Amino acid sequence: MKLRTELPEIFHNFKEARRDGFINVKELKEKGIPIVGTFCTYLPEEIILAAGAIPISLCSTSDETIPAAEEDLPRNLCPLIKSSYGFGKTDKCPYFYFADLVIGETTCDGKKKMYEYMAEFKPFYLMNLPNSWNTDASFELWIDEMVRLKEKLEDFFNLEITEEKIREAINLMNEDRAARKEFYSLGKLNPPAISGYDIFKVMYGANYSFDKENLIKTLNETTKEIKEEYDNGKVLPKKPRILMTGCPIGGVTEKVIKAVEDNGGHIVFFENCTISKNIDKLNIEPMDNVYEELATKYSLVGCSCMSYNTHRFDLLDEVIDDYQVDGVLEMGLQSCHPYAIESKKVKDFCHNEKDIDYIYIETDYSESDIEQINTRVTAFIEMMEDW
Ligand code: BJ8
Repeated sequence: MKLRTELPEIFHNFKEARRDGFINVKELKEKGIPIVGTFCTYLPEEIILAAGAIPISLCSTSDETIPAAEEDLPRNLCPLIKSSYGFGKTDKCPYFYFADLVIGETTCDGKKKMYEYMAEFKPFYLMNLPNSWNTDASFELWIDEMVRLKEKLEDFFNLEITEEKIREAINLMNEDRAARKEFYSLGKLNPPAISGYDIFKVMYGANYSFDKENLIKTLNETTKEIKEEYDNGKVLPKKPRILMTGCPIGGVTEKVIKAVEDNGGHIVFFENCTISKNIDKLNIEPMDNVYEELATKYSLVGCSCMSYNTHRFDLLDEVIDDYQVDGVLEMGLQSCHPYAIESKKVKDFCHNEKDIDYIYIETDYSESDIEQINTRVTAFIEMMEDW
């Protein structure tokens, strides 16, 4: 066996994908292709694709636009919400700028109230998510919301979305999810094949590769190449295996990934919306009714805005075993009540059901807490036993 020292060239393309995406989105606009901006993984990309539009996840991970947001929003609000709003308000997110329509959703209170202001300066549509999946009525509402979104897009873009087009988009998204899952499942390898940070970068970059067919092909080739190199002995050193969970991650909060991997740990799985929440369990058996199928799929996203959020724990239960996880690190964004409150359940689950260590790291979009995070994460990794 020899230690891996460098990555295949393709990784660099993924790392630059978000920046390159700015140019690509401009070209898409010039070709007359509609752009739909989104903020949440509950939004059914399939319906947007079936409209011939490109769904794009909007900028929300930098503190650059927070001062502008704080002119309108309270300071003690989650940084992701302030950043999203600030990017829209200042037109500093090219994706927001080029989006014909932005779609929000009724998840946490902060986001849904912020959307009311965003709708004042951008064509905006709100999807109603139920607060739980406990009743048939909540699920019926979610199916109706799929139909209502389809009708909104037909009306807004003046086109027809047939069920055949939705079925095609479902098939494409299933392939997309399968390719992404296959790639991040490299995290199961022990000793590791690549770092968690590299898995994150590829997955993050994949969100800004708008040619899905090409993305699927590239991801599959990359996974194959890494596996072949692994079989030929290219590995990383064994270290405590950490699962990262919690709020979405990206931009400044990558500091938490680095804190783990620079201080003796290795991230093997990301249970969050940036990487796996809308992928891991969403490829379900086809149903006759495409709207029911989509509603079922997206109800499987394990977000802590839901009461009760059983899908999150189903996923954690499975991946903690499959990825041979030694400890769980939860990243919560400041003032995010849903994830902060649910963190006790995650901690109890790790300690009582899985018998592994757990740490909660609360942070924001500044760099002022990097030293403190490094110190806590180092102590967490050192205290981990039996890995
Ligand atoms: S499905 S995680 S993308 S809502 S961090 S804004 S919850 S206060 S981002 Fe999310 Fe959809 Fe859920 Fe995923 Fe509110 Fe918390 Fe801020 Fe959050």
